[in-house]
Amino acid sequence: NQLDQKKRIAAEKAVEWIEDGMLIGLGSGSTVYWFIRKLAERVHDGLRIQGIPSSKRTEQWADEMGIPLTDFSKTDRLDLAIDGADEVDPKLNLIKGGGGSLLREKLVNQVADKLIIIVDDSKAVLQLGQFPLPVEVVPFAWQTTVNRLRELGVEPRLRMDGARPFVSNNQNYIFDCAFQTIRDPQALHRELKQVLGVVETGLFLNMADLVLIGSEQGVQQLKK
Ligand code: DER
Repeated sequence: NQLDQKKRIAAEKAVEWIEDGMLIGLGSGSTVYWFIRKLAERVHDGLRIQGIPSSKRTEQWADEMGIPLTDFSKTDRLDLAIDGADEVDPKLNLIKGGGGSLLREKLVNQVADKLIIIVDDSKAVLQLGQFPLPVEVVPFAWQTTVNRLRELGVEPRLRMDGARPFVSNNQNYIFDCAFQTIRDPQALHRELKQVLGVVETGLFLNMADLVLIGSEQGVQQLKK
């Protein structure tokens, strides 16, 4: 369908930045799926790379498609990371975490020399916040953590997986926080990180170097 087509052209464009011998951060989500598929084709044609996955789901895709993997016991840096996003603003600040992988994604993306984000044009916004901000929280005493989050003027919603709370790959809960408009993302991220019980937020600030936006007109490049 048309949405998949927009994701796919952005994802396949990102493969052009991959060079032989690179260590690659593999993001998570349905747009990254198309990147993994295209990367696997290049690997089958002889491209030599190794990837570190940012979720168990991405690890499964990489295994199924024959992309060689490595891990942080063998390297503490990456040449390039490719990942999706839920919102991108004009300064390339992101909201991520719609798929629940934000903690591993941020840990992978943080150590990459270059971060390329691949999105369809529905993700491009003027100001962050319409998409409820995912916040990863330790399950123990989560009710008390929610009380502290409420003091920031938001009603955190526990993300469910059917009848039970969603549990991240790191055994934590995710709270979706509908701030509506986030005027100062840096300040909000700092405030959230200081709340006892909060592990990480879906605000990826000053991290992306390039955003590839898939639209009906093709792929638009947004640079810092
Ligand atoms: O959860 C995440 O951070 C994903 O990267 C998400 O932001 C994008 O997922 P999508 O490509 O399926 O929209």
